[in-house]
Amino acid sequence: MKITFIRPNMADMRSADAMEPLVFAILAGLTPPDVETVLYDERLEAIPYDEPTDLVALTVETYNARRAYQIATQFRRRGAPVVLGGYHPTFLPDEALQFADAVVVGDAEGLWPQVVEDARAKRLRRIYRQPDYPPLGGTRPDRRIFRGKRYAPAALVQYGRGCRFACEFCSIHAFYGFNLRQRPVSEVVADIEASQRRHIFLVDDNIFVDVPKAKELFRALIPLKIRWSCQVSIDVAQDEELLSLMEQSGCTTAVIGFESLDEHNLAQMKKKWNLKYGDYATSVQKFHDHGIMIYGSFVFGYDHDTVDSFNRCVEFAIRHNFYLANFNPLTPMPGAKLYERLRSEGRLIFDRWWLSPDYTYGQAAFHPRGMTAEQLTEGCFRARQQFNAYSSIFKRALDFKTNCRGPYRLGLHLASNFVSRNEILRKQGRQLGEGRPMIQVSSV
Ligand code: B12
Ligand code: SF4
Repeated sequence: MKITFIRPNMADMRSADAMEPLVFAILAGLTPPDVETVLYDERLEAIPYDEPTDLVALTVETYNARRAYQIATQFRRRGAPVVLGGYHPTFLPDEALQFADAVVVGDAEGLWPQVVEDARAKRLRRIYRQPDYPPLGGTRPDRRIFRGKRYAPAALVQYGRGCRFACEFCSIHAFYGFNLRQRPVSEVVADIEASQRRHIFLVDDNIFVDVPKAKELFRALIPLKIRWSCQVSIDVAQDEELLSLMEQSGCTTAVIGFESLDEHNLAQMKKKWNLKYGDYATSVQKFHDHGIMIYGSFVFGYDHDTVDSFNRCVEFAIRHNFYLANFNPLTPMPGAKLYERLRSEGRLIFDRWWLSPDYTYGQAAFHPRGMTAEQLTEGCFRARQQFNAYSSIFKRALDFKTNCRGPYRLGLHLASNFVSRNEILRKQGRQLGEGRPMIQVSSV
């Protein structure tokens, strides 16, 4: 039996910032050894639709759902059965089932071997629903599936899933609720060692969900002498010992959701706790004192944002020498509370923006209150351009505590900023998927 794993892009295009799709190393690790597996990542290569296969398995996020459905349709036309899993099919299984033979809802652990056996026996069920949040221990990602592919030189490793907060717009809270799980630290260490990479991206949604568990991990990382990146809530800055352990264990960069400089917006999105332990400047200083480069994430379109909000944020991010920053239009994601609120307020521009041929990447998908939808789209794009201007990249590079602390960091800063600058221009305004209308193949 042969399984073809597919990582769709947002459209039939290649990207310069592709990272290893960890989910397929996990699925490969859960697949019985007598089954052949192959991965095609559309960010790196074209998809060979005519290559024989017994099962096609796609991971689907909301931004690539339209493209994933188009790919699924191509395979099903050729008689290959298709299974879809991931965030988007978990939130909208009925939509996904219109384009697939089977859908997996929730985590794959504990379910995937059954899907494989059913596909082998040609008796796939329509839906495989994860009854609970399965424990994460015991699963070993098989990274051989990435061999020969030109991914960014960092391994994606996961310690835990879930976040203890409930921001209104967030898909993570919609997916996991308040469930928090970690893998045994010894398995994370073994996974890092087996990856043979010196730079690790810990993809946890928030690496700071539990103080003792975070400390246990950071202490175990110290002897590995790696460099690592993470996503973390800003309140970790209150804990000097944690910051110090992050520094000692090699934490180089941290993605932090600042979201807004306006406390009324933070209250509306249920993120006022961002300011609980001090203002942003104080928290930023604490990260920088420990040499941690900051990748700041901002969102625009909450009710207290106006056309002036963009410049204030860009100026803040440049003044504080952020390593990278994201300026995103607030986007109603399926499953998140924001989507239902905006729909009940009659403010959605598209019923399902992710399927609409008229929606393009970077575009506002709803009517904000403090500006027009067009101003929101343009403001975010302009903010990205200003932050990624050469003058800004070089000004931010000269922070000797962080981005210029040594040749490795300076190289990382410059390479990441140049890739980001190019990708922003390439992605902005792109239609999701291909132009042709969506065709459903109801059965094969
Ligand atoms: C690392 C990461 C990235 C990396 C790229 C990662 C990569 N490999 O290429 C970067 C930084 C580039 C990135 C970019 C973006 N990302 Co991102 N990213 C992540 C992050 C933090 C980790 C991904 C990961 O490795 N997870 C670990 C794996 C194991 O988990 P998983 O994918 O959920 O898989 C499990 C189950 O879902 C299920 N499953 C998943 N797929 C399948 C398929 C089958 C067949 C089966 C059986 C099961 C199954 O089984 C798995 C094991 O249990 C996630 C958050 C998260 N927790 O996943 C966000 C996340 C996926 N990203 C998100 C977004 C929005 C984006 C962007 C669109 C942001 C933007 N505005 O530009 C971009 C563009 C992505 C694109 N399509 O091009 C959202 C997606 C939300 C949604 N509803 O789709 C997430 C959930 C973050 C969030 N906070 O909301 N991202
Ligand atoms: S802190 Fe981040 S991961 Fe946690 S709920 Fe808020 S946006 Fe989601």
